[in-house]
Amino acid sequence: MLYSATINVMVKAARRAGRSLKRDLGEIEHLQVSLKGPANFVSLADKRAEEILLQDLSKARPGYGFIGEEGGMREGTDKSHTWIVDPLDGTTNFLHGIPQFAISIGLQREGTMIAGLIYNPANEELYMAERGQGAWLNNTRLRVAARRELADALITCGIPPLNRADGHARFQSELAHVMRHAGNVRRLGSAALDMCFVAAGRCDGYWERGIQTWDMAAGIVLIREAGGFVSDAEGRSDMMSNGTVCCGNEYIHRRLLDLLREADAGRRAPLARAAQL
Ligand code: 2AM
Ligand code: CA
Repeated sequence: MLYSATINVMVKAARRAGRSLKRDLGEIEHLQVSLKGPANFVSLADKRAEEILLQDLSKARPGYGFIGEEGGMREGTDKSHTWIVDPLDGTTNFLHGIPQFAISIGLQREGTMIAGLIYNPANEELYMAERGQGAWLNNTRLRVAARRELADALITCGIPPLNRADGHARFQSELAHVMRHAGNVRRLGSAALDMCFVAAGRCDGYWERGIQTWDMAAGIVLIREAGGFVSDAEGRSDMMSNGTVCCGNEYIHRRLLDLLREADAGRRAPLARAAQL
């Protein structure tokens, strides 16, 4: 691919933060003996990675705003550009030494995502996309899968934590309904990489509720530039504000939205009947 100056800045920052995460991953197995140790260590690891990203990105683009999972919001003098950064997506995988985690960097201009980079330092897969320039995995151009039938589709999802009671019940009914129709379902543990896998055509669709802007910012550009469709769980474009995502190719995206709607209607119908009795 032709690296623009913006993508170059993002790649350099991600690689430096990636080296830090990889060093920390190597340390994790030594910490498994202490029960509290690994979790505390991981929260230090993602803070260290975010600090590197903040340093490098703000040095290269001094005026841009910055929103990071660990550091919250920093307003810049340039009100139109904002970095949206997750220094470690897939924290639980990282904590367990499972090499499915990533650094995610999105660039937003005037409310629109214009560039995205997702980097898994464990296997050195570097996903990049810039508006109008296509989506890439290292030097390979990406395209969403061509499969049209749900019965052949591999769908990924995210599971809301049990303490979000309503979200969890809704997820269970959605999962049951999707499993009745789709070929297979996976839960891989990193929203950012789930979106990369859809962009790369490895998976056909993905949905999740209750996630944050930094989990999806970069992935949105990747999906679109790979020729895919991305929306919130209702089919609208409010994924960044309502924290839900549904994506896939044109056909699978539409079918997956239908399934989510049907599952929700199915869950509400018995409640409504009970209320009438
Ligand atoms: P994280 O690893 O950065 O927390 C897993 O389905 C996805 O949901 C991951 O991308 C995870 O990102 C994200 N996520 C966001 N908030 C979460 C939460 N409160 N609990 C679990 N996963 C969360
Ligand atoms: Ca995350």
